[in-house]
Amino acid sequence: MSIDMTVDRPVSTIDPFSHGFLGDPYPHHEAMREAGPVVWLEPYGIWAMARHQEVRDALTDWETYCSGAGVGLSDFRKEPPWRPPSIILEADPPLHTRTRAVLTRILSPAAINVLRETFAREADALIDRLVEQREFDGVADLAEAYPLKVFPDAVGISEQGRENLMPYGTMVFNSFGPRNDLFDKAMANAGPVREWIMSKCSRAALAPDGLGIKIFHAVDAGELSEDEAGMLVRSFLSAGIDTTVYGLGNALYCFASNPEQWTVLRENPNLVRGSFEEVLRFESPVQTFFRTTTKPVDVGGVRIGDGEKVLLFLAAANRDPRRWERPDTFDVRRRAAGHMTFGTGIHGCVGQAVARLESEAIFGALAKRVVSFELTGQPERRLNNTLRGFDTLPLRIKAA
Ligand code: OVV
Repeated sequence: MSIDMTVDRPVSTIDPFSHGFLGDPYPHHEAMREAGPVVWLEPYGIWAMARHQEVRDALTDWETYCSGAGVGLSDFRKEPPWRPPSIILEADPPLHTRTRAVLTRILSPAAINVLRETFAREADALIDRLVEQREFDGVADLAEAYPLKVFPDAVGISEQGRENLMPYGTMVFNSFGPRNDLFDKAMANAGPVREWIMSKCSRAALAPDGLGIKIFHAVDAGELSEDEAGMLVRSFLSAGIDTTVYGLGNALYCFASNPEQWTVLRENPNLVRGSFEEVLRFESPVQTFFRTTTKPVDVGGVRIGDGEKVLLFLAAANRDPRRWERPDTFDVRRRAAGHMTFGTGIHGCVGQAVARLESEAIFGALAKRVVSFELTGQPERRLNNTLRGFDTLPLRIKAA
């Protein structure tokens, strides 16, 4: 990548949504971090930030960097969104404050902790089967199978049709990028998938004891309208599956390719929790989100105008040598708190307690039963405009 510094702002011609970039983003992240605090991306006419400090500052300053114009490349003020905007992700205060309060309560660590036994039981049962099987696909048989069981169960939706959940998430996360080949492929079967998702968002479709119906209880308390409650169930089904699938897959890959780190974890099971934070830092399942400026702003001496799109490279912030020692080393003993994978500020991931609970259940179960993982073939990536992860991870495990 070449950076043109002959103008008053660093400029790059890189396409961060090309297959080359998405397949190996790290050299490009480094080039963008070194180019300056903010870089003009010529092909899209947008700004990009890749340093930890600037990404963090932008996420924290929601008044300057808004979400209401969409958190993808598309500016909702200039072109119609592909679906009605999310009333939490793609919203600003005061709407965001009201919707966020409801989900913060329903997804609080204390509220989610009641799921711990169920999540652990399901993880133990799945890992028992895979240990027996010995060889399996880490993506289909584990990283997808587990969230696709425990999360919809927790939300309280029917078993029928759950195969629509991954394709819907794939649509949502590709839609934050440009209308490229990845977007078109994800949207190929959009109609029926969207219809199924929306049919699961009504009060009548939800089990009486799940996370979904709790959103409707906020309607009864006067906090939301019935339609808003349905839209927040849609947010659960949009954000809750693919993110954790890619995160668990990336964790398996990190341990399979750094076997000495798995040994460290096995010898110190108290590292299970912290090691997942390191996975999130090192191989961020969510790579990027956009914001849109609401006024002109100076970033390290570069002037950004009003109404401009800013691409925040969460995954590049996670490996910024200004913030991390040995950023390109996967180290389960590291204090990885402060990574940007869940974002931060008012839009920081509201479901992070669920993601952490899933990973603790799975890697707690694996740490008890598995001495080592071995890749039996070449892992293949599944490219996505926002997410980073695998299509297949052929694994063999050595049982304890
Ligand atoms: C964090 C996130 C990702 C994708 C979709 C949504 C949220 C939503 O609210 O729909």
